[in-house]
Amino acid sequence: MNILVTGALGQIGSALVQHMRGIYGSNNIIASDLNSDGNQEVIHSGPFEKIDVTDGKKIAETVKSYNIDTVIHLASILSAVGEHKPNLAWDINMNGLFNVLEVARYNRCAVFVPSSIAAFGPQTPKDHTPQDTLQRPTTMYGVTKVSGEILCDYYYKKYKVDARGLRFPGLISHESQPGGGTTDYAVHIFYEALKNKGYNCYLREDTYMDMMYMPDAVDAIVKLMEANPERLIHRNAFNVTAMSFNPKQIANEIKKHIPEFEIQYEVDLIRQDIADSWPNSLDDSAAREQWDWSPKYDLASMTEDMLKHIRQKI
Ligand code: VAH
Repeated sequence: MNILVTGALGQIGSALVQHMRGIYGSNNIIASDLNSDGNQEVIHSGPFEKIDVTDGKKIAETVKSYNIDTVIHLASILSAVGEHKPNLAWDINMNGLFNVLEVARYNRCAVFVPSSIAAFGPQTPKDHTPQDTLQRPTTMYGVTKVSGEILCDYYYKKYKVDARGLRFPGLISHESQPGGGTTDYAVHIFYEALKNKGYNCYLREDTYMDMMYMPDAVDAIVKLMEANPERLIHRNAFNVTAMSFNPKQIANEIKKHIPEFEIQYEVDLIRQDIADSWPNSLDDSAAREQWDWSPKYDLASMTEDMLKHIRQKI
């Protein structure tokens, strides 16, 4: 296995690169990002390349020079930044993906591309959102995610590119800070709880969203990419989730560990609108049936592990 990870210094990449280097060997995982001022552990624990994913030539050169057989394409502008900079989001998320798929087509690489619950919109059934259902997202990020899903399936059907994807919920992790998403509150709240015993939340207390702890997310990526292709009825992209909670519930879980913790609310209308357009809970039965998806962390165990790791960091 020679795997290239784009966006390797981002929230998923920072955890996934270390996880994959542990499984496949450090020199088999080539980390890449736009610049090298991110997670230094990722940069120094194996090969690192500076790649701007809008530069298809650089992607092709890197794939050839490292004899890459799989591209994990994580470089992306997330939902909140995407609403402030929709043109940039389209350019990075769509032209970057197109470049990766073209390189994969000519170099016979498999490709993983994360989609998101953001690929659904306000008319999608909100509870136990089906694997196959209406997708009319109302954010630029969501438009690029559903377009990306369809483009990946096209490359599979037309060119037999082994493209696979996951519709991730909000991801919670301690390896690196999230970069401009709507679910970022579920990470910031831990740092604020430990530093200031308080958190000012930008979403209403009853805003339900699907969430997942990063160890389950990186396991899901490896499990999907190693799955027997004959079992895959779906490819881009599988619903996966581990829990569904609102700010009030995660605050109450943190209070079990930090009794004096208090949450306040100062709603950011842009991010509230985005969150309100997304599902409350996903049906992930297709992933369970087709490649044995089964998450390990729930709200209680994730909270305990996050507080333990962040206490060590700060
Ligand atoms: C975001 N963390 O908030 C990402 C994710 C489901 C949310 O796609 O934009």
